[in-house]
Order: sequence, then structure tokens, then C-alpha cells
Amino acid sequence: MVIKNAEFLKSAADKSGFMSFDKPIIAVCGRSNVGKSSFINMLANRKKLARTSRDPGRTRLVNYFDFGEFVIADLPGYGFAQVSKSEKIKWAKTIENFFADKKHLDHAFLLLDIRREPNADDIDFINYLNHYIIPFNVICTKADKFAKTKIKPEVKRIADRLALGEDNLIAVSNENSYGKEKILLLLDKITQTYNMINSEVESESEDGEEE
Ligand SMILES: Nc1nc2c(ncn2[C@@H]2O[C@H](COP(=O)(O)OP(=O)(O)OP(=O)(O)O)[C@@H](O)[C@H]2O)c(=O)[nH]1
Ligand SMILES: [Mg+2]
Repeated sequence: MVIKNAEFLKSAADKSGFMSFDKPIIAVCGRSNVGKSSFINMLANRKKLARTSRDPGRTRLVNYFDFGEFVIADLPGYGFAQVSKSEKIKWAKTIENFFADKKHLDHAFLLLDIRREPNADDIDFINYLNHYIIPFNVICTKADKFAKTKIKPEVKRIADRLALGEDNLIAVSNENSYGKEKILLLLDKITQTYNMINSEVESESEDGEEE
């Protein structure tokens, strides 16, 4: 996968704004401040495509970015303590509407800070993805905070905690692009799978017409 150009498409505040495309949509999710927007910028090789912030909870909308062969939906972070209860409930509904319909996404990247222990919110989120049968990978961000030799054991620690195979996790640094090659390979796989499924669906509907 070579990313030639990436551009911001639009923001959606609720169900009425959610988009669908004839290419895969990958939802980037995770706790506030984990590095979702920075990850998108790292992939795009642009500093300010997605707005990043030191203040958690900045992103309040689903922001869509067109990467050519795929689309990324930057999701608002969960588990932000300072948000009011009514605001949290509102977001929970919006996010549920997003995940409940396969038109809204094909794959999810769940971002976790490599230095932190996954918490109850992260585990709930994984249960949620499993419930809606959404394929996902865990991306461990901020790998630059560890010496290279420490990264693998830290990833294993997180994999064990989540009862996931290590192959489902990729360590990245949005600061120095560590792990970017692996992400690009994964993006190749995701787009290939999408194209395979969709060409099967197309040929099935063609078969149907002949009957
Ligand atoms: N060292 C290091 N810092 C990072 C990395 N990724 C993000 N950060 C920093 O972490 C902070 C939060 O990054 P964002 O990309 O805004 O996080 P987010 O997940 O989009 O946050 P919300 O939109 O609030 O949910 C910023 O200060 C980033 O510079 C990384 O890989 N390494
Ligand atoms: Mg963000």
C-alpha cells in the first residue's frame, strides 16, 4: 500500500451524517488522548490533517478522511472523565448507531497506549466489536516511549491481558513512524478482503438476475 494523498472529507455529529463508500471504511477508536488523530496524521504523512491535542476529549465528531483506496473514520475517544453524564450517554448512542450498521464501517483499529494497562472501557469496547462481528486490530501507540527491545514484551503483556493472539497487535509510534510498514501491509489486506467480498456479492447478484 502506498498512500499518495489523504484529505479530510467531512464531520458527522450523529447518525444522519454517517457515510458509506465503495471502498473500505476503517474506524479508528480508543480512549481519549491515545493518539488517534496523530495516527491518522502519521499515516497521511501530514502534521495537521487531523487535529491533535494535549487536552483529552477534543474530538467530538466522527471525522472522515479519504486515503484513496480506503476511508478512515476518526472516532471520538471514550472514557474521558471530565465529560458530563448526559454528554456521555449522547455519545454512547451515537457510537452504537455507528457500529450497529455494517454500512458504516468494515474494520476497526483499536488504539491503546503501550505504556498503560488496558482498562474496563477498553475491554468493553472489544466486547462491543465482537458483538457486532467487526474485524479489528489493536494498535499500541507511543512505542517511542520504550527502548526497541522492550516493545515486544510490552505488546505481549497487552495481548495476554486482552486474551488476544500477539499477531492481532501492532506497536507504532506516531512520532517516528515506527511500525508504519506493518500498518501499510495490514491496510493492503483489508482492502483486498473488501474487494474480494464485494466482487463475490456482485457476481452473486448477477447470478440472481439470470434466474
Ligand atoms: N510520544 C508520543 N506521543 C504521541 C503519540 N501519539 C500521540 N501522541 C501525543 O498524545 C497526545 C494526544 O494525541 P491525539 O492524537 O490528539 O489523541 P486522540 O486519541 O486523537 O485524542 P482525542 O481526540 O481527544 O480522543 C498529543 O499530545 C500527541 O502529540 C506517539 O506515538 N508517541
Ligand atoms: Mg483526536
